[in-house]
Amino acid sequence: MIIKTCKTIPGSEITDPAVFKQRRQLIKAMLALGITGSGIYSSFADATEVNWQNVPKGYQPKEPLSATSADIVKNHTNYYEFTYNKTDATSLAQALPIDPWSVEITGEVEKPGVYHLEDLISQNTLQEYIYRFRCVEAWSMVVPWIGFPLASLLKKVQPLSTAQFVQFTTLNDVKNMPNLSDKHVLEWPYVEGLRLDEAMHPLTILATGMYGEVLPKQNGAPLRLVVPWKYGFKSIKAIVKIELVKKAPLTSWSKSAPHDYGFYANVNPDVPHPRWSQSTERVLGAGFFTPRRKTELFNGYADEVASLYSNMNLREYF
Ligand SMILES: Nc1nc2c(c(=O)[nH]1)N[C@H]1C(S)=C(S)[C@@H](COP(=O)(O)O)O[C@H]1N2
Ligand SMILES: [Mo]
Repeated sequence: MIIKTCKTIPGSEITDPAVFKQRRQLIKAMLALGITGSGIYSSFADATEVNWQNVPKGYQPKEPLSATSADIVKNHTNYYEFTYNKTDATSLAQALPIDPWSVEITGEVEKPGVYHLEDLISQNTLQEYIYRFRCVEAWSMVVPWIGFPLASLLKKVQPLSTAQFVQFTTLNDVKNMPNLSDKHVLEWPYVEGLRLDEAMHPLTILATGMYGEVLPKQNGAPLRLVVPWKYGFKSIKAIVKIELVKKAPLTSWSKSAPHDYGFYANVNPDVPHPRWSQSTERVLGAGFFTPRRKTELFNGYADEVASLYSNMNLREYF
């Protein structure tokens, strides 16, 4: 990762001129963005502090959203590679090595390859995206992510005309992800997917930060997907592979429980989960007496995304 102190950089990396050059380019890119300030150091720009809080704003909703408290978002997570509960990934995920990190881009694409995270970040414009986030378990929050549109990455690698879907895969680190030994709920690695037009939609982002900081490990560092109009399980964490494919990928949750979780997983108050209603949601951080929020079609992003599904029966393609 780009975010490190001098102490954590192995000597082998410091002496590698290619890595040196990459990091220098990244710092230059960040300087150009005006990202300077507290917290983030690179060994090659020790005088340069990076402040994620200066990241420009991306998509703006019609009505401003106020973010859920960062404490809640960082300590109430779903990360099944570590644990089935919502609290322990905060500590368990800290052992995950995320530096260096690269992403393999492969399949129906003009420019396949293994891309360094530094390059992915430096070649795209980081912006802040304040999005509603709605889990299929009927809780919700509002998160100020920092990232860039997936479309801007895909345009650079040039999907072939045969590419119809995008498949994403999470890191499968048996040593550092303790729950990978449990295969009762999900098969590993965690796999997700989008139709190509969904992947190219400007609301779909790859996130590298949140709340003006680098992304915490428990929230999917160093790189995760965020698709705000779909249930949270589509927003796959710790991505190591992006594959352009011809057919709809068999995604982890659909595979494990096809009647409960569809491929599309668009937020829809009128299509209940077989065991619970999706018509309302518990807003994390709201007071005990605050009523549940009415869930909106496409999580409130219908104006932006409904046209993607105009010819589809949303009960059939749930
Ligand atoms: N690799 C991976 N990605 C994942 C998950 C997971 O367990 N593993 N959980 C999903 C679910 S169910 C949700 S609701 C969101 C939760 O994101 P958060 O923990 O940052 O709130 O991540 C999604 N992405
Ligand atoms: Mo979820």
